[in-house]
Amino acid sequence: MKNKALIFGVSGQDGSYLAELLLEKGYEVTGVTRRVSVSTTERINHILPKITIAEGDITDGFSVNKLIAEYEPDEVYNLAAQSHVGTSFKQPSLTWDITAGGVLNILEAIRYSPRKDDIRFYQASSSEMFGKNFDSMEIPVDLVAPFNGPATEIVKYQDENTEFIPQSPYAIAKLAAHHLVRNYREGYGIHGSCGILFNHESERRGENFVTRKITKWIGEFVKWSNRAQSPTQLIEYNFDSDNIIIDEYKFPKLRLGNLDAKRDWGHAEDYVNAMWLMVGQKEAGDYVIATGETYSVRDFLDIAFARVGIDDWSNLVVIDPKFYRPAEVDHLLGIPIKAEKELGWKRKVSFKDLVHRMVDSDLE
Ligand code: G4F
Repeated sequence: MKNKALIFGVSGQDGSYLAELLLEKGYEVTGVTRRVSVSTTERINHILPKITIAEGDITDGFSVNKLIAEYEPDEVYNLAAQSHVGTSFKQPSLTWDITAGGVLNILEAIRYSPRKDDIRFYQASSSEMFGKNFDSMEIPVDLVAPFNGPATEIVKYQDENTEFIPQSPYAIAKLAAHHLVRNYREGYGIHGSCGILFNHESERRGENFVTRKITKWIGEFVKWSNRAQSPTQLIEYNFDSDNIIIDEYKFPKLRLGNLDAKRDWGHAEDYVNAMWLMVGQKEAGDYVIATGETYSVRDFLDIAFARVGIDDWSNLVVIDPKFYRPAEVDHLLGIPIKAEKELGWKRKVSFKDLVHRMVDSDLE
């Protein structure tokens, strides 16, 4: 008999990659989506009707109970959340209800299910839970001719033992959900695991996250500049404070917030594999999933613009205080040693390849 998986949040970036992975592995997949008046299945249309779509919402406990009773899943994955950190400052209560309260509804549904001991649960926890906090270690570095002894560098990092000091309503809600899963694991024996996932992006990333905002802008800008200029002339750009100008044509500059924030960015396809590996473990647990490298938003811009032959992007980008957050997370660098050892997980896509794939896809 086929294993059955129920995915909350199937229409998002991670949900779509996870559904593809589970289909490949021979699962019967049911994906839960909320009813909204516009189509939200863009990312999963290519795998319909191989997966079943069920209507439901994690903020509605009754609908969660019903879905678990009706589909009798062996594995439940919760990827549903209000997942935008910036938005969580504007809609904290909604963020709390979905991102924390929704998880409680799923855990309660599993707890009271007659199949409780046959269900394995995955919860999408987040590196945002670390907030401003990090641990540090001194590591040797290969420097040229260090005359006064071996050279070392202090590396700031987060792993499963780093204390959480969340900096946003989103991160606080995620941390509540994280503790709920631990509490239901210890208190009721639920097989619930949390992936503390660092930032993971892809060609399917939502357009209001910084990476996709950049690559989508580049795709549109390149298309515009190709159209605006005569194919025989060299590009001659002019600028005003908000626009790039070619002849009488104007294109709005890319407006961003804090370019100095550092993130550990991987590809979502690699990260959904870690979710599946976690659920397959005999014992449930929590795992950091990350690349072990950190880059700033500025680094991302450098690589993304270089991909289309632009070395100096300073005239194309405007810093807009509107995109600054009331509290920022400055530095994320995850150490995924536990996942590598216990799950045999390793990321495959490098940072540079991630950026190139996103830019190339938006150029198309
Ligand atoms: O792309 P972001 O919005 O992602 P953020 O806040 O790191 O959160 C993402 O990763 C988390 C895992 O660590 C997830 F839990 C969460 O759901 C989400 O997927 O912002 C990245 C950085 C921030 O420091 C932000 O201040 O980019 C900075 N930034 C600069 N300008 C911007 C912008 N972020 C956005 N969204 N838009 C800007 O214009």
